[in-house]
Amino acid sequence: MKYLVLFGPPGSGKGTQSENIIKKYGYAHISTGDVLRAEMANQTELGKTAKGYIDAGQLVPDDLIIDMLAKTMDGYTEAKGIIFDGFPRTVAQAKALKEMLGKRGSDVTVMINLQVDNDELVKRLLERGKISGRSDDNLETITKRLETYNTQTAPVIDFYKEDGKLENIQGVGSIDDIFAAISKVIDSKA
Ligand code: B4P
Repeated sequence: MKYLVLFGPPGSGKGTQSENIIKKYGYAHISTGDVLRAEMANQTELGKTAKGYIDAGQLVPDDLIIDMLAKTMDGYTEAKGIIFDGFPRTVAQAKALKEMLGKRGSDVTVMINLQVDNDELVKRLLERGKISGRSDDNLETITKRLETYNTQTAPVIDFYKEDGKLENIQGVGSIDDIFAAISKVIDSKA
């Protein structure tokens, strides 16, 4: 089974490109952001806790996320591949994922890092905010999310670089062109 980490700052197109990968490769998809939004909509204990962090532009604590991910992953034993979208977001999460996959006798196949500059990210997220109804797509929270990314999430890139799994992809341009570059990387790992 292939394990693909789709990585990048908020608004870099992880969710957008995940849809393309699912369509072409039939991989299963785990988006921690989507799982958290479902928990919030259902007003579960996890959802209520997560909402405070998400609306403040902060990360939900590692232990909650790792537990949530492990439970979600248990449901995917038959898939051809799994896309991790928005996970890991800290080095602790990256280490936990390595351990979880190690127990399956496996490892991350590749980490695709979508590179997009700050101005473009803000522009996209403000645009998405007009229709998404997401409580974190406003300028104040977007600014905090980008700070959180730079301090807590960007170090994950070095983790995968040292592990020999990093593939950088330019995340600015047409969605189709970016997907073509992603496909090339996935195909090279077949
Ligand atoms: P996420 O749901 O993961 O969302 P995201 O990073 O904001 O967006 P993404 O990169 O998927 O962008 P999209 O494709 O939609 O996280 C939300 C929050 O949940 C986090 O802030 C955090 O608090 C919490 N959380 C989630 N996972 C966590 C974890 N592991 N640990 C702790 N906390 C966690 O693209 C954005 C917009 O750009 C879209 O409108 C799209 O149409 C547009 N776009 C995409 N590609 C484009 C292109 N090439 N050109 C122009 N526009 C493009």
